[in-house]
Amino acid sequence: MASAMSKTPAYRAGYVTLIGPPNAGKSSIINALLGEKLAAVSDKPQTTRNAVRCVLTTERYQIIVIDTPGLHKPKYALGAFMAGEIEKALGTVDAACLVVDVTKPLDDSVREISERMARSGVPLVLAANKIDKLRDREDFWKYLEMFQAKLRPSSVVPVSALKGTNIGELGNELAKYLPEGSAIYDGDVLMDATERFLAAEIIRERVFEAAEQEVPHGTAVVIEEFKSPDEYPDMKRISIRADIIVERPGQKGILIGRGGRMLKKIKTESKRDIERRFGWPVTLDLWVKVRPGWRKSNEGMKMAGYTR
Ligand SMILES: Nc1nc2c(ncn2[C@@H]2O[C@H](COP(=O)(O)OP(=O)(O)OP(=O)(O)O)[C@@H](O)[C@H]2O)c(=O)[nH]1
Ligand SMILES: [Mg+2]
Repeated sequence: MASAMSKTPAYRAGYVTLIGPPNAGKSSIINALLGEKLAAVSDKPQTTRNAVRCVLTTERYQIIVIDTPGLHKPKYALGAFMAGEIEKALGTVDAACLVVDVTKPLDDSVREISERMARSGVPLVLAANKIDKLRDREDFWKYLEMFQAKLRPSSVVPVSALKGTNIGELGNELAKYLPEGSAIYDGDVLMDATERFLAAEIIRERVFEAAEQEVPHGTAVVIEEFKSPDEYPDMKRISIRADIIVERPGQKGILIGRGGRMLKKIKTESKRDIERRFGWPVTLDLWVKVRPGWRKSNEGMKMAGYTR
């Protein structure tokens, strides 16, 4: 209980990286923590490609939460880039938050990463996600015990990013591992990313949700032109020209769709989401272009904007 003698707890600020298998719900947890749709989410694994920094500021702490690509064995230059993004994020953090889907068996990558965290001394908070999918309480306790025994995290927080269950508790738990200190970012900063990057991610998310199977993984979105009222105050709207890059002509056909229907859907949804994000009307000029094997070569990766 607060008394005249009790000291207000010191402000804490620092970095936490989210890490875990593809599709576990890392980006969904970021969006739930921030209460805003910031990171791209889709039902396809390997949606996230870049380590994206989001900033959660409360009265007691500021957590810079780094979203990372799902842990997987890299096949192409793109996969290697994604693995590099995970490494880079892990190098600088005060704690790691391992996100797992409680309905999936634990894979080796999860065990490896938890062992590695234990060796490095970085505290590991386990976010046991998608608890809304568990059928009964017994399942729930069974999973928690299994995670405790196998991964030995510093703490476990069961959550549902989808329903928002226990998300505040997860933030509070992560904050315990941050050093005392003042905020690193201004309180109104939500994300350390450019508007161009955000717009490209919104379009890429729409491609990931619209297209089936392997097609999304061979795509990238390149913003060729981005004009906003910030730069051109007379405009009163955002004007974007963007290319969806694919690896093969067949994929271009799929993304355009019969009578152009698929591309139209991607465009309408992207425009809607970009308008929501930036609060301006949007003109979106969207093209599909073939760049054979772009994600396998350095030049292709550079063209698609995946360079450090
Ligand atoms: N039922 C349920 N689904 C969820 C929950 N959290 C995320 N999802 C769904 O799981 C899928 C993957 O979510 P993402 O947030 O993109 O997962 P991720 O871990 O960031 O995936 P990658 O970036 O591909 O590594 C999406 O279809 C989400 O809607 C949850 O708590 N419950
Ligand atoms: Mg993600």
